[in-house]
Amino acid sequence: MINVVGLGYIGLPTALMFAAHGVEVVGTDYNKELVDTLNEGKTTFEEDGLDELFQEAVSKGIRFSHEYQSTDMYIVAVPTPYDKASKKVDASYVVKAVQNVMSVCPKGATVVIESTVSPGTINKYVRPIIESDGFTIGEDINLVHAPERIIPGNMVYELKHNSRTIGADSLEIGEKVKALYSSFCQGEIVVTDIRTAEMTKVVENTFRDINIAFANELAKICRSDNMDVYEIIRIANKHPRVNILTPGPGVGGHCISVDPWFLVGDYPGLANIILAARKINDGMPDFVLERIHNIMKENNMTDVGRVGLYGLTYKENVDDTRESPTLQMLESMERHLCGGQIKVYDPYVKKDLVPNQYHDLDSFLADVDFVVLLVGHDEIRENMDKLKGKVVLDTRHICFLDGTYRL
Ligand code: SAJ
Repeated sequence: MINVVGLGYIGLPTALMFAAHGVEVVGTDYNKELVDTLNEGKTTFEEDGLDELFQEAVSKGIRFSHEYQSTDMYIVAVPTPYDKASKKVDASYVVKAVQNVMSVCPKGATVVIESTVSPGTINKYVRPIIESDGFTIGEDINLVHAPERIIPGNMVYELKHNSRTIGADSLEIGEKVKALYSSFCQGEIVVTDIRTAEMTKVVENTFRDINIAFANELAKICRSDNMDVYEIIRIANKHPRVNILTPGPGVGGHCISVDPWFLVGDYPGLANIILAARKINDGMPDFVLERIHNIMKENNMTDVGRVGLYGLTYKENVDDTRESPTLQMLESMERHLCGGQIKVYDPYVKKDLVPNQYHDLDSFLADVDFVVLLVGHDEIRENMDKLKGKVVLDTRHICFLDGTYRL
């Protein structure tokens, strides 16, 4: 039996996937409300294919509990934010989860950490917890790092098809855990040591952050000299060895905007491109605000109350608002004492998160003259005609109506 600890964006689909493939699974989360919702037969976030996977896992007997289980395998998938002051990984959720696991864990069990952590975190924080309980790692308890790699929006597919990394102290343990993941994972599973697995995962997200920062910097350069950045990137990418990502209003989410900071925090003075990229991407919400200001001027608009922001989530077709560029823009407006008037709408955000938030596209559009497209949800792509006659700033390159402004 596997006890998956943490039933959020990573833990839940992982637990469901194991269960759907015939592994006995109990999912545990300290959030009782979340566990109750799952036990009522409902998923807790929107994701393509998740509901179907949930039904399959339930039919195969997955259980959810807020209590840790005594079993021979634990998969820890809890958040690892970064500490904003030190820029280092905040391992407190991992530490708490492993402490709780150790309170019920029998000899011979394997503890797999799926949460993304900076290189050295497992040695520094996790090993001592296990050893302080009198266990010898490698003899009494096996410790493994199997960082997740799935992308929100396509998680269920990627869980099955992506390649994975398994970091372990020995090849034997690595192969044992690899066999378990092979129950559903059709991608290549590479076995390596724990530190290499930790570093590789952070490097992957940092690479993407730097590539997006390059695209965003190009957008600023092209804006300053009236060139079309999208056309330039489209043509450049036809080169067989060039693959530039797409500029946007900023990098949000809990991964790409966070993980590079681990390297900046741990390797000050060495992580220079990484730091520059982070600053460029974090500066994009302010760049969009400046664009809004200039476009309003150009169109003789003075009432911020007639401006509407489309999209509150960090990217398209997900309901996750963590580190969202739109929220960063609204915070920045608050700081500049011009918050509270602009209108906001997102079809995926049902709760009221910010002032003047709408829950219906038509009423939102009826109340604004200037629409800023910040997220490319399918909903707006399918309703572009409704923007006709409005001033539009498209930060995602999804609107092709005449007169559309771009980044
Ligand atoms: N973005 C752009 N331009 C692009 C691509 C993305 O501005 O061309 C923005 C998005 O709008 C979003 C942010 O970047 O705000 C991040 O989105 P994303 O889709 O690039 O990535 P995440 O954060 O949803 O998921 C990433 C993935 N990592 C990589 O592709 C290397 C995923 O595979 C990881 O599992 C995930 O981080 C994670 O959990 O670490």
